[in-house]
Amino acid sequence: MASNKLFMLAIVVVFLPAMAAATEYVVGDGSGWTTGFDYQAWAKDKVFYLGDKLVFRYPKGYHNVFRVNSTAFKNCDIPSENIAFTSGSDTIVLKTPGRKWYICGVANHCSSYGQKLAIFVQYPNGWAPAPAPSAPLVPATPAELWAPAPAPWTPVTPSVPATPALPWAPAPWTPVTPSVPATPPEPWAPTPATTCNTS
Ligand SMILES: [Cu+2]
Repeated sequence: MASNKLFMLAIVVVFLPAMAAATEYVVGDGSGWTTGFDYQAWAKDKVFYLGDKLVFRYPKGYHNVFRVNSTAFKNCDIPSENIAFTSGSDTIVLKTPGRKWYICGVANHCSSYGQKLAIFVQYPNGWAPAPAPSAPLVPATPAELWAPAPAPWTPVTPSVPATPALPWAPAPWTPVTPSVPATPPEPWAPTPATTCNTS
């Protein structure tokens, strides 16, 4: 029963960030989408995830919203009017990761009054660990390759306990090989790992 609870807790912990990530941001908060507002400062301390929403609020007809590329954002190039959001409460769902740019296309609101917003959309926390498990698997392979190496030494060392000629050789090796087979691969692990990466 306890393990079931732990399992459920693990599921919640893993998926909660992804679910909680669906945040709705009113651009400019109480100021809304307007002229003379520093939208870069507004966005600076926020982290936008896939599935989040941007809501542009403004008096209908006074402003609009264009999704543009970086060049149009920089130069305040206004695209053709028919692709503008004009409802006065425009919700844009962030469906793709990466950098996104939005500008107002009314008069010179973008060029003269800074009515422009650039954000970066990233994957939710819950999705990030996906590529991680592949990394620990790589060092495991060289350890396996090195495991057979100490094996041939084990029968040799106990068979020659009476040999005083090599007191230094068997003494350290006999206890090391059977009891701690994982120890020798560790210092060697980085070497095969780098060769794997380069190849
Ligand atoms: Cu405007």
